[in-house]
Amino acid sequence: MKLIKYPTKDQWTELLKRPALNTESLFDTVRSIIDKVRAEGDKAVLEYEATFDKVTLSSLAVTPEEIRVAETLVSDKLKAAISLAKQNIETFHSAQRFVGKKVETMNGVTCWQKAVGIEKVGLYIPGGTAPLFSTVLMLAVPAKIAGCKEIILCTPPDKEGNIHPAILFAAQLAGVSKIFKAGGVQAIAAMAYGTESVPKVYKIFGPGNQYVTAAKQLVSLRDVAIDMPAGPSEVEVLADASANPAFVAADLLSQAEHGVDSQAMLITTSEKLQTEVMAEVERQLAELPRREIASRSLENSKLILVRNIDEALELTNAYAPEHLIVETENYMEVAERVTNAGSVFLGALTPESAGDYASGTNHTLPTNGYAKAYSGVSLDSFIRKITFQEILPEGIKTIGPAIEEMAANEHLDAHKNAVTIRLKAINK
Ligand code: HSO
Ligand code: ZN
Repeated sequence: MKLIKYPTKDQWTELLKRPALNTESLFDTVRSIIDKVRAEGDKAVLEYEATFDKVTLSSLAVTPEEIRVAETLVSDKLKAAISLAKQNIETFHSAQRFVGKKVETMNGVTCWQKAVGIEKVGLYIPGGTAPLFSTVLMLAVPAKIAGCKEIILCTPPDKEGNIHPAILFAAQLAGVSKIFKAGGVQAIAAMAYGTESVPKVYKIFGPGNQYVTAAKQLVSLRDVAIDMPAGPSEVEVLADASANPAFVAADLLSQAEHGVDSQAMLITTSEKLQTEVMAEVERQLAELPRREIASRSLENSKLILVRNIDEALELTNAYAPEHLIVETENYMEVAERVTNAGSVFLGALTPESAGDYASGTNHTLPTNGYAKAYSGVSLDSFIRKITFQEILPEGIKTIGPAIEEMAANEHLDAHKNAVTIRLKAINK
């Protein structure tokens, strides 16, 4: 971790840089995998599963029997925890339901919007060292509430061809329609173009490594929508002298353990806290099973001391963190002034882990500064709002002449005629 004291403004850009990702070189590899899956379907996916996931599969689809067995392997305690989380995610996302009201913009001219779920969505759950069954809930629960008809899930199996039972349990609980054993680029390509067994979807969601991210970007250029550009996970803690150094250290480490390229930052107005957090991180790190990963990620981490809360906020809004934890005395006032962040956690008793798992908010969030322009996944991510309008005789009479005038001046006479012909008909 780097200790930085009172940086000047011209140092900010360098300070706030995310660990560099070299994506250029992998696009060619990713493109060739996508093309092969597109051309050869299941056969190519099965081959890539053998190459990359080191597993020999006879088919991609998870069977009902496998789901039944998985359910027996998840403890009652974990089932109860997953069910509690699911309930809160459902409650929070249900409250986001959009009800379009009919608006009469002029007498006889009525316009409205209606939310319609995206019919087919694909959820990607990465493999790797942590079985992210929480992400299954974060994506499948809102998809279900939105009314998506087909919810496909792809996740890589282990070398024996099995998927982590908690992933299967969560998927079943949340109402996923079909689960496939496929990971990486081949899974993204299968969902983007469809294969004999994997249905083609209209939008792909979910986190992944650099290859998965590159694949999502490539398929989204033409063929399918994606949730958002994703990068390594990050957290910033904004704290003053009132913060508990052990809590702050625990929050930084909970981010750092995600992966070697994760980023954890502290921006503080207290020099004492800065020193104490540094020592606390070392102490807690030594106890962590994932300390290898966390300590490598901490190499990218910075503990930054600034002069006052105003400066802390300015730096925070410039960084636009995916997760922001505010541990200051007057955290509500500070929160009011946050303009760029994915998800904000307020007060000493609100760790990021709460939002990662069970409070109800979504944990699929914009990273890499995208919080300046993007929201995290929400119910909106799974719907489209279709606009409708209805014009009655008094309406076309009122707005018709304005449309004719505008169309004529854009030199689009057919547009003008579409109105003129109607005005004539109703004036007969
Ligand atoms: N912090 C991650 C989500 C997660 N954490 C899943 C634990 N499991 C990205 O927001
Ligand atoms: Zn997390």
